[in-house]
Amino acid sequence: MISTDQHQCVLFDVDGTIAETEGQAHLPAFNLALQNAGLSWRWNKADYKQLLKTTGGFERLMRYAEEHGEDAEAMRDQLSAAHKAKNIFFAQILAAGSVPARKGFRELVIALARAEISWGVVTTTSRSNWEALWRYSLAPFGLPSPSVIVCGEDVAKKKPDPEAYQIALKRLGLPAQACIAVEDSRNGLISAQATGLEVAIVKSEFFADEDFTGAAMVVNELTEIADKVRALSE
Ligand code: XBP
Ligand code: MG
Repeated sequence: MISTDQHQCVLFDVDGTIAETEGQAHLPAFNLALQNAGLSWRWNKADYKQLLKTTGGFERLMRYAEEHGEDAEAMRDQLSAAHKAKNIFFAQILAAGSVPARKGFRELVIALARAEISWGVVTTTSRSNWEALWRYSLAPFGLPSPSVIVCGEDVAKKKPDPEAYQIALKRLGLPAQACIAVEDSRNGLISAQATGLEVAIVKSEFFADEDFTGAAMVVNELTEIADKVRALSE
């Protein structure tokens, strides 16, 4: 599916795609922040799988409040503070060096660089979360820098809205046909497809059973994509 004639950039989602940050960092960080905020809510993996259908950590907290009979609007400031605290805990978890990139990510980016294809980041997570992942889990392993980075603060509407991918193409000055998206969720697939991009899905901890109809390929690990890209420059 990736062609050196046609493609100039591969755009990666972050959470679940580059690293398993949802289960390894966002979820424990949410629970620490909830405790810190004096809230009795605690989320297990089954709760979080449902909650992940809402993109955006703050939006997720508001949805949980609404669904549990709280006046979410009245809690807005408290939840906004809890969300900020969640991202600080997230960075602390990443700083401990315990959230590695997914198997094959580094090899894939290096194989792309050899094939003269750049890479970018298109996520609707907060910029600080991307920066923590880059600083503690990616940059120390000698990766080339991404050519474009679009994060949650850059958009008015989070995925599944196409805005994040539209902004990435505009910044790159490339048409959709020159790029491929790598995503792990149906919301990400919809966002990239609505922008006209071909999409490769890598299955992740929380979204493996979603409907990926329309994806150009569905793989279990990024190593499978890395092998295909390596074959291009052999
Ligand atoms: C991932 C998300 C994010 C993270 C939490 O979005 O849904 O909300 O779970 O991040 P994407 P924040 O698939 O676009 O990467 O708390 O920073 O919102
Ligand atoms: Mg994702």
